[in-house]
Amino acid sequence: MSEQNKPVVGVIMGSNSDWDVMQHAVAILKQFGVPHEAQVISAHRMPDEMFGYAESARSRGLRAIIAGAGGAAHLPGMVAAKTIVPVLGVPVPSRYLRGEDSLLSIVQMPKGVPVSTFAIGEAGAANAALTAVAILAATDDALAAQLEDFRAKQTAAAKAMTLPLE
Ligand code: RP5
Repeated sequence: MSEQNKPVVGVIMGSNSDWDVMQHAVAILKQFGVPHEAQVISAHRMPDEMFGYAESARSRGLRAIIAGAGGAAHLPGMVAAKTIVPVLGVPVPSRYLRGEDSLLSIVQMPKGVPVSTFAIGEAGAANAALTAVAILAATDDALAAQLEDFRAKQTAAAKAMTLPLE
């Protein structure tokens, strides 16, 4: 892999059942042309791989890790425990508690090891990726310009909205 295509954002998720939600993070990274990788890493089914991923993240060049998980969602917090790369946590909707369990598991990190936590589901996944883009844009003017343009287009679309009034 050339230096230019080396992933700078890692997208990980506890199961392939999380993909429906997490694909929205990958879509944003693709839209902005951010080199990334995406894979399943389960906190409870693959703990050794999870620690290996976190421990090597910084030296491999990752500048942000987007971690999605559902239920008793340990993945973002445990990854954050093993790396200083910013971890952006996405609560995936769960079968019985609709993701409120995932949200509370991810957001309530004790002081000292932060996980930036996003909304449950698709919006959270997309916003986590937009935040990763913003982190990179702090030292990348071209990416910053792309982000400004993305926001300007949203503003224009909102201003053009009409309502079906008689
Ligand atoms: C978590 O358990 C995953 O993040 C997923 O949201 C949830 C259910 O996983 P599966 O049983 O569908 O593989 O680890």
